[in-house]
Amino acid sequence: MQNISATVLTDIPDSLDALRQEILTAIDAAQDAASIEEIRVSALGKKGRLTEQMKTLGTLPPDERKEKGAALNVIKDEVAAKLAVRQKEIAGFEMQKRLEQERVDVTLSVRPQSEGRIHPITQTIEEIVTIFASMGFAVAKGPDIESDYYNFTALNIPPDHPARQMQSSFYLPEQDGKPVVLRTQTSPVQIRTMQKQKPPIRIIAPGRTYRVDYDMTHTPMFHQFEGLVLDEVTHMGHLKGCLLDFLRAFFGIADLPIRFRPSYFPFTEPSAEVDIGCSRKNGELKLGNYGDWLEIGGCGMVHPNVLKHGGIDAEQYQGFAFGMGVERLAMLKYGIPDLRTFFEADTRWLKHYGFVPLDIPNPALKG
Ligand code: 2NL
Repeated sequence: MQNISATVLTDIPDSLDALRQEILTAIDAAQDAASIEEIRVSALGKKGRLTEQMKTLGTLPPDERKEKGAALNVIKDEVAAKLAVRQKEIAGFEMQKRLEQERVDVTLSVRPQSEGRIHPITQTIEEIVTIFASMGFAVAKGPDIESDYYNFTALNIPPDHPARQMQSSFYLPEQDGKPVVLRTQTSPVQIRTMQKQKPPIRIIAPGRTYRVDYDMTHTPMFHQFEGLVLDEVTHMGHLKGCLLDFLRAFFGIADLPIRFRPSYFPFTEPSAEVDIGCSRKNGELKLGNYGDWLEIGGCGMVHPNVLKHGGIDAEQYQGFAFGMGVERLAMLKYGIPDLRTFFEADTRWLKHYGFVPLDIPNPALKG
């Protein structure tokens, strides 16, 4: 193997030396792997310029062939060696460039904490829905704007009932000559479900409700959820067990007691008010089995007249319904003292009482 020395190179004829110089200059100028490869192919490839020169050797007289062949071999070796060196250099600084570009600051937090918060009402509704879903309930939704029929008449609320009065319900302009209200409870959703679906029915209907009321403990818009279970056999005992399971899961208190007090609603018979156990020692409210009681909602067996409005045979089917306030549950569970702050849209309040997205809704429900 010949050395690429000055003496050898002087043997290269001018015509080949021009080609050699051209290729070497191109190699020097190449800045990336693709250009290097391009130069290699154009010089040493099947149809490369040096390869083409080799092919012409056969047409030359023996002396010239030997001389040119030797020169071409020297050039080929030189070009190949230079390509290899330049390729290595380029690979080196391309890696350097990648390392610069793809640099990560490992001291940055993995996922920046978002500023947004889930409103406690949204969070609480999600928790309620999760528990009832695990008990086999489906979620039903309906419009906030209701006909007087769905909001009152279908619920067995008589025409002269105080709830119907202008002072307590938000009446909107009549539609097709019929009174229209902002729903005062979510019961219309259940009536609509009964009309669409035959028993067995097992739904909860959470959502916004509206009443003309504004003081320390009332806001004109608030949230409720109502439940409805209808089949051929469900009775008051199932109702009590259902609410007991829900309330214990929701508050995460395994021995939370509940009690039913006889009550009256036009849409249930019999009707009961639901209390949960608490203590009020030193003016501090604590939930649990402490002997004192706190009202948390209402319930009862669905009134036959309501079943009839829902298109359900009251001779064949029966079941229970219940209703609770979402704000009240949220205040008790999360220690939020003032109802009105829920709707002030104060971002500092939301930062304090709100929930970070992706948080596990209720640790008590894990596992
Ligand atoms: C309460 C009491 C209650 C209902 C709501 C209901 C719905 C239908 C039929 C019968 Cl479609 N009842 N809902 C029943 C009893 C009580 O709510 O204190 N809510 C906050």
